[in-house]
Amino acid sequence: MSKIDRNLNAFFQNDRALILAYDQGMEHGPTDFNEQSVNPDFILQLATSGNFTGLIFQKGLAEKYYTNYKGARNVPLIVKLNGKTNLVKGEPYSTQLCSVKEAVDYGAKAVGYTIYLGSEKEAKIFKEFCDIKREANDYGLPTFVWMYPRGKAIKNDVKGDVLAYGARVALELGADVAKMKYNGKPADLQWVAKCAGKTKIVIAGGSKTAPEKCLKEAFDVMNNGAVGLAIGRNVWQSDYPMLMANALNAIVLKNVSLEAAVNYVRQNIAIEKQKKI
Ligand code: FBP
Repeated sequence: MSKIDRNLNAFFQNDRALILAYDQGMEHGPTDFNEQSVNPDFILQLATSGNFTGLIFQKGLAEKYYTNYKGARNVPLIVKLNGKTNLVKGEPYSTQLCSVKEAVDYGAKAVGYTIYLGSEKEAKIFKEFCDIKREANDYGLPTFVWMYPRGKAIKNDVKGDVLAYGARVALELGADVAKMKYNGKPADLQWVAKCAGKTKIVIAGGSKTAPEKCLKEAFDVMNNGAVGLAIGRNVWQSDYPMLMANALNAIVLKNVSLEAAVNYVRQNIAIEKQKKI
């Protein structure tokens, strides 16, 4: 088995992955956080005790928190190599901020990169990713792409054929995993997964929604071609992050029924609320 495959396997349990995304401080700003989730150590605690199979940090958090946190190495790290704020308008382009070598030094087992498919800057983005992939191959690191169709040419970023195009481009570029959005249509996701071939599809969580809705989406995507989730806000913005982590674990990694996971969350939220009275 190649070093890339060994490192990639570290993110999977029974061929399924549940990855905690925490690059929103760069992408959206602290508006996403509360008193608890603003602290990267809280996220590390959640990632380790919530049995996530991976964690996404930008370089700064990787250097200042992941490398020092006891037990962090039990949760393999993806360092996001590029990033941008949402203050910048116009055609999207997220520049590379971290090299593959730096990511390796911070303990990364994979590197991540956002591709804005359809952006006027697409050619530059593709070249940057291909350079990164070459370097990642040399270090034996797999590549995760955030495949986000965006820019003025993209009228609907979650249209089935747009998503399928993104999945195919991820394969054509040789990404190991593509992190994509789900449009709520199982047949579209099945086609996306076919178009992705040997590139694995994980689904992004999106903005915070009701626990039941989040769990249903997790169940649906796991049964229609995705191999996992890379999710953030629906876990660490929840009033009950560990309950959400446990319920997602059950669905994504243990193939538990949707009903059982929803009941678990409902019952335990009721218990927690009772304790507060
Ligand atoms: P969430 O589960 O919180 O949506 O995180 C997934 C993610 O891809 C993050 O990794 C990234 O910061 C963010 O969504 C990008 O969101 P946007 O769609 O606003 O660019």
